[in-house]
Amino acid sequence: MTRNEKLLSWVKEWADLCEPESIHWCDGSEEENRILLDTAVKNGSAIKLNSAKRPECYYFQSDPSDVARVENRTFICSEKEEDAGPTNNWQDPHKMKKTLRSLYRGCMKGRIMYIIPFSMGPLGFDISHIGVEITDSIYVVTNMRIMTRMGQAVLDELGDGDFVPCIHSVGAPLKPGEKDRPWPCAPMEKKYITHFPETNEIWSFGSGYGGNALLGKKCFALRIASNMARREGWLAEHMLIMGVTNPKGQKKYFAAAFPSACGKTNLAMLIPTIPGWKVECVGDDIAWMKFGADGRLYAINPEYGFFGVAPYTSMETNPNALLSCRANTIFTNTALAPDGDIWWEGIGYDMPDGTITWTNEKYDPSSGKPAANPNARFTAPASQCPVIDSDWENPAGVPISAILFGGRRPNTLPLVYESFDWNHGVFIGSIAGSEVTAAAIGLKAGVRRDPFAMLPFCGYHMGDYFKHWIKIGKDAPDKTKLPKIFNVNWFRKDAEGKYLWPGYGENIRVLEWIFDRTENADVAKKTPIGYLPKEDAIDIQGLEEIKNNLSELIKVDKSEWLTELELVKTHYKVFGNKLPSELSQQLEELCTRLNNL
Ligand code: TSX
Ligand code: MN
Repeated sequence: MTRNEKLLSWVKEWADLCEPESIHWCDGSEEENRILLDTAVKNGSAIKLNSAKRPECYYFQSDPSDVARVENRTFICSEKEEDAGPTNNWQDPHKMKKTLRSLYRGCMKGRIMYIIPFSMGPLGFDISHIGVEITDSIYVVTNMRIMTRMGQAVLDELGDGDFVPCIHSVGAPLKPGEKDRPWPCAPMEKKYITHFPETNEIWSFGSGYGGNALLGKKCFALRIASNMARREGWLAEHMLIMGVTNPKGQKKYFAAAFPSACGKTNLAMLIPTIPGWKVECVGDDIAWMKFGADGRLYAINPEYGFFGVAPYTSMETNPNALLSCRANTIFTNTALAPDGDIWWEGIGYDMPDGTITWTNEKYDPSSGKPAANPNARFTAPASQCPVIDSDWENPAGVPISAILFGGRRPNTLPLVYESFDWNHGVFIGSIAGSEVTAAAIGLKAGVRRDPFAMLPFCGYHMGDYFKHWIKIGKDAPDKTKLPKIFNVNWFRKDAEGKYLWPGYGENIRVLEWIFDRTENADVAKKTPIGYLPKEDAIDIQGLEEIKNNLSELIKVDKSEWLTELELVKTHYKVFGNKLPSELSQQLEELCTRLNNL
C-alpha cells in the first residue's frame, strides 16, 4: 500500500475514467503471480506447460492482429512538432490526450484494473527510476514481473517521491455477461502507443503485445529515458552490455547497438570458441550510461529479464538463452508441442507430430507457414542466464571500455574497424544500418539506416540526439577514459552470396582484437575509414577454412565507399539543419581521405 498523494489521486482519476470492476494493487509476491496465472489459465488465455519439462512456465497465443510493436501507431507528443523530429510520428499532446480520453472512457468495464509499481534499475539507487503502470491485462502484469523489479518493495522505496505514470488498456471493455476473448485487444486504427516527453507520461491503448504494452521497456527505458538523459547529461541506449575476460583474467565491458535481426541477444551471451576467453551477460537490450567519479562511463541494465525472439534460438545458436527459459518463463506465439512443451522453427530438433501452431491450428506442412510466429517471444528472468554477470545488479554499473555498432552489410563494411576518435565514432553510429530485401524497403533492396539502432526508440529529434552524443564526448570529465568506438559486421558475403565469416562463438576473435585495441595494442593500421586489423591481427587459428576470406573481410574498397558516401548524404538530408556540423565535417573528411586513396 502507499500514501503517495500523487499516485493515489492519479489512480483514482484513471479508475473514474476507465470504470473497471475493481482495482488490484500488485504486491509482486509469488502467491499473487500464481493466482494471476491460474486465472489466465481458467479463462482460456494461457496454458500451463508440462511441469516436468518446463516448471512454472506458461504459454500465450496473441490475437493474430496483435503480434509486434506498431511503429505507425507510435507517437511522440511534444509541444512542438520539430522536437519529435522527422523520424517520429508526432501529434499535439493536448489533441492526442483528448482523442485518447474518449477511447479510455469505460474501456475497463468488466475488467480488473491492476496497479504495477516497478523500478527500472536495481531498487533504491540514484540511477534507477520508478514507474507505475496501470493495466487491465494479466499478461502485462505477469510479464512486467519478469521484466522489471515490481511490487510493494517499489512502493516502499517510492515513498512520497515522483514516478513516471504509464497507463495501458487493451481497449476491449466487456458488456455484462459477455464472454472474454483469449487475447482481447482493439483494432489497428484504435491502437495508440503515445509518449509525452515533456511531462514524462506514457499512454498506451489497444495492444497487449510486447513493447506496446510492457511500458517499462521501449516506452520508458528508451523513449522517455532518452529525453531524461538528454536533459540530465547521460545516455539511454538500445545496447546490450557484455563482460569479456581474456585468458590472463583481465576483464572489460563492452556495450553494443545493432538493428533488429542481427543477433544482439546471441552476442550478449556468446560462448567463445577460443579456450581461456569468457563472455558474461549484463543485459541484452538496454543500457543506461553515466560518467562515474573516476571519469569512466558506467552502464547499468535497467531491466530484470529478457524478452527475446524465440525462432532460431537453439543449443547451437544460443544455448544460454535456451537455458534461461528452462523454468519460470512465459512463451508467446511459439508453437505448442503435444507433450505440453513449446516448439519453434530453428529450435534445433524436428517438430513433434501433433504440434499446434501459434494460431491454434494443427500444423499443416502444406500451408507453407511456420508453426511459430516469426516474432514469437520468451520472457525469462535474467537471473536464470547461466552466464549472467556477477555485477549485473551493481548499482554503480560496469565500466564500459568499448562501444560497438553494427548491422547486416553484405558488402562495403569490413568485419571490424575502429573510429579515430569520439566524434568519428558518433559518425559511425549515425550511419549504422542493415541491408534489407526489396519487399521490406518498398522500392529496391538497399541499406535501411538505423542510427545507433535507435530509430524506433529515440524519444526526440534524431539530429538533437546526435548533438547530445557529440556533447557527451565534449563534456567528458576525462577524454582519455572515453570508451573506444567500433563497427562490426558479421554478415559480409562473397560474390556467390556466401557468408565470409562464421559468426556466433567465433566472433570472440573480433572481440579479442577490440579488447586489445582498448589497451592501445599495436594491432591496427590506419585507413581512410578508420583503424583496421593489421594482416594476421585477427587470430584465425583453427579456422583455416576461412583463411582466404580474411583479406576480403578487412579490405577498404574505394569505389564501394564512394557509393556509400552518396547513400550517407541522402540519409543525412532527413535531419536538415539539425544535423550537427561535427557530423557533416566527418562526412567531408571521410570523402577527402577516400579520394586521396
Ligand atoms: O546472431 C548471429 N550472430 C551473432 C552471434 C553471436 N547470427 C544470427 C542473426 C539472426 C538473429 C548470425 N548469422 C551471425 C552472428 O555472428 N552470423 C550469421 C551469418 C551466418 C549464418 C550461418 C553460417 C555462418 C554465418 N553458417 C556457417 O558458416 C556454416
Ligand atoms: Mn531491442
